[in-house]
Amino acid sequence: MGSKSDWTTMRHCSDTLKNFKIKHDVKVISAHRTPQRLHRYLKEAEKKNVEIIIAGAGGAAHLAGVAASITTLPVLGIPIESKLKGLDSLLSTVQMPSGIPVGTLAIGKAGAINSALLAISILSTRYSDILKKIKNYRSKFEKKIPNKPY
Ligand code: RP5
Repeated sequence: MGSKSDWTTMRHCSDTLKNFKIKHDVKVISAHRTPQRLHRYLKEAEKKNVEIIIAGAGGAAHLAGVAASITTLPVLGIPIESKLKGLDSLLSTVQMPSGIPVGTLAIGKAGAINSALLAISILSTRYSDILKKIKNYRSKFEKKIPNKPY
């Protein structure tokens, strides 16, 4: 994530990954403030066989796009809520010109949770234990939605 201040949102991503027992790193790395850290991290990640990068950033949110330009690993972007309610973050993350893709999720908490679930779905195409877990989660999902609003 681009800043320590993003953790209040990004912890929902981390918690979701933890619930599925998916090993993951949590780092503060900014495209603007720590560009060398970003380069180093992604080069190391490729060597360590990391499979997916999830990048949350707000405002002029270039983290996911710059990360995607450095690595060929799939990059999921989460626009963090900002002074402009996250619209700036959303557009900065989602509007990638053709050639370097970023899979962009919703603004804020929903995007953070869904980024983890999408990463889990991607991993489930490769790992049967993860496939079982996501199938099990989905099978219970509908029951959690109440029939009535009161
Ligand atoms: C972005 O600037 C970060 O991702 C964060 O959402 C935003 C504000 O950062 P702080 O000023 O709170 O460190 O780079």
